[in-house]
Amino acid sequence: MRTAEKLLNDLKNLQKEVEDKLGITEDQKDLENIHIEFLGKKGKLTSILKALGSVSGEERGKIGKIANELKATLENSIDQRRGDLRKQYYEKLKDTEWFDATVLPPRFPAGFHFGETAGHIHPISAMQKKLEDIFTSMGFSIMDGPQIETDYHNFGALNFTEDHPAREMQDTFYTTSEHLLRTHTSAVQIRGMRKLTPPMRMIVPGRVFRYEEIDASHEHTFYQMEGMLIDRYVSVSNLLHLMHTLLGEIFQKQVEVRLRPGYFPFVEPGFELDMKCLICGGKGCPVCKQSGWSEVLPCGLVHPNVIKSGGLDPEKWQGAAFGLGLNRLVMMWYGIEDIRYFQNPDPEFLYQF
Ligand code: FA5
Repeated sequence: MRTAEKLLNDLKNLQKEVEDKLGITEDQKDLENIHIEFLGKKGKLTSILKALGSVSGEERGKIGKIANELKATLENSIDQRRGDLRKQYYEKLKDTEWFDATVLPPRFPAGFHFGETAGHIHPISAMQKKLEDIFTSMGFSIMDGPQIETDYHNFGALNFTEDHPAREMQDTFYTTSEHLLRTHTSAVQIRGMRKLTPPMRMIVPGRVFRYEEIDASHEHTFYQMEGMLIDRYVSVSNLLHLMHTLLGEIFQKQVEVRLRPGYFPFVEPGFELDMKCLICGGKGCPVCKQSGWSEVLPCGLVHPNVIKSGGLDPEKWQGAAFGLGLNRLVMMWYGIEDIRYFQNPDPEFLYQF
């Protein structure tokens, strides 16, 4: 069969396969797996599209159009099924789960402290507080910034070129052509340099968002803590000493780390600091993607262009920065084997901490 015919055939088969599966799935998790298997970044539709390169220009355009229409149709069908399953789920809950919204809350006896039994601090908030205590004791200020950011603060001022792949829709939720949900707390670096007079040290804890495919270690909404210090002379050894002190303070023991070169446009040189996975002890598990190491602490020396964007003279000022992944750190701390638990509203999860 000619390649073009084969591709059309593959698309037809794929459509049938998805529709058959949608017809029988009764489970929301299965539905998300179907979405990943067929329409995800590494899904079957993408691999068919990859083969488009081998057909002639005219046929490529035609088949590409059919494939895109099929994608939209299947997204629609999956959405519809998702809605149906959700409706069924809530219908079922109606019979077994209900509450009386008119009941008054219980009165707590004098001397009762919230937190003992009634409510819980979320483990990510607890880790954030712990880190804030460690950093403020080292002279760092705590900064905040907007979650809906300008493209300039999130990318442009941080030395991302116009065509950098991280700007693509795959990674970023844009709200307008100029605004986006910040993809990292590094977006606050420029505001920090402009607000605090150097020499300065700051941390920025906060929520960030990415258009991610979710798995045991990736969320679309997660937490980071940025750290930045600006001084006359800052070296890689200053940075590494800070990182070691930090991990030692958090875990109250020597943790095994490894340093790899890492590329981030806003630092030079840049590093990835990985921690031996405390979930599997380095043997390999879904959280560390069987590597035995978890990426928690990318870092580097601030790029002179970024210092300039912050309104400072790079001839006079140098800097170091790091971006801690809070969810993954908490996973290492408590041995939580799936990042999706953090967004799970089930109180049984929170009661463990
Ligand atoms: C950054 O976001 C850089 N801004 C970090 C940085 C700051 C580098 C300052 C140099 C100097 P990265 O994309 O690797 O880098 O994310 C940082 C950390 O966030 C990761 O190590 C990881 O722990 C966590 N992280 C990244 N993506 C996800 C995700 N989808 N779900 C959960 N955690 C994630």
